[in-house]
Amino acid sequence: MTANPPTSLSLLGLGAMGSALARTWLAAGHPLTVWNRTPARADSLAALGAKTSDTAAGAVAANTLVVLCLLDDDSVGAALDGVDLTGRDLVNLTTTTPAQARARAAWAEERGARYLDGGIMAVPPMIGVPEAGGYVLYSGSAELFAAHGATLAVPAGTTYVGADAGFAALHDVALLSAMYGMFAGAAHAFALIRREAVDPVAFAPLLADWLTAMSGSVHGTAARLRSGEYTGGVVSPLAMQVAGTPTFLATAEEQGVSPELLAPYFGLMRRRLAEGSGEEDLTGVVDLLLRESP
Ligand code: FVH
Repeated sequence: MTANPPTSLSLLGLGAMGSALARTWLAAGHPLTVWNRTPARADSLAALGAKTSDTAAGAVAANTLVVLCLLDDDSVGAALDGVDLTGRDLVNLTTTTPAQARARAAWAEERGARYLDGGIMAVPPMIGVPEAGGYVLYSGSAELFAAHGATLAVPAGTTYVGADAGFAALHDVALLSAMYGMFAGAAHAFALIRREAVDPVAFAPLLADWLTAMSGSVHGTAARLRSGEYTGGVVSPLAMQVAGTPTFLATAEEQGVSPELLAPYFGLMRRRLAEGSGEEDLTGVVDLLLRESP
């Protein structure tokens, strides 16, 4: 879906992701003004029809809708230092922490802009390829999202997660953190078979299917966290699972594999069991991770 006629917009930041975003807006017929700290990165986009600005201020002045896709929050501050943001609709797709996003929203609003933060759940080759499943999480000004949702949906799907400007970053980092946990488990699994006559390419579909089958457990965890009831309907009690952990550690030892990825999680399971929670599933580990105050 795209606005009719296509909305003009400006884009600051033409790294790998910014350039991919720019190409999709240009291909969809959106008049686009671009700025990048290193000007040469705009050349290929100019050849596709983008207007280029020598300055960030010029790109911001060119359009009401201004999208930022820079390295980090410091680069956003550097790029927009002294730039008049009055009346602009800023959409910041730069990866930041939730606190940085909230502070940047307040900073933008003090300067007369509406602010929407975004967390990109995609890599550059997924941009402009709807079937790749990439999307962008948005939070902040609901009015801005309503006004520009069609334009923002051109490069990738959109998911609005609330008026709190920090929520897109929070969801983004939470999802990516879970991904790294999955990568860690997969690394350990591949290490276990690495020195054996097991073809990793034959092993991979078994691993992928197992991870897919187990991924549904997050819904049970979520329901338990919401209800506060951690013991009802438990299929694999913590006590049983902890009893199995020596087998996993001994297998790692036998295979000459460091347990350094697995051991911290097993340590948390044992701590929860020691608190007398053997009838629960693994949900209680979530609470063990919470510090007294952020
Ligand atoms: N690429 C990816 O796979 C991930 C996917 C998920 C989302 N991330 C985040 O997207 C932001 C941009 O990422 P990127 O891939 O475009 O990053 P780079 O190719 O490294 O380009 C960085 C751009 O930022 C400009 N820049 C850096 N520092 C400054 C500064 N102090 N002032 C102004 N601009 C700055 C840089 O300019 P230049 O080096 O070309 O002059 C690039 O335009 C990012 O938050 C990812 O975490 C991408």
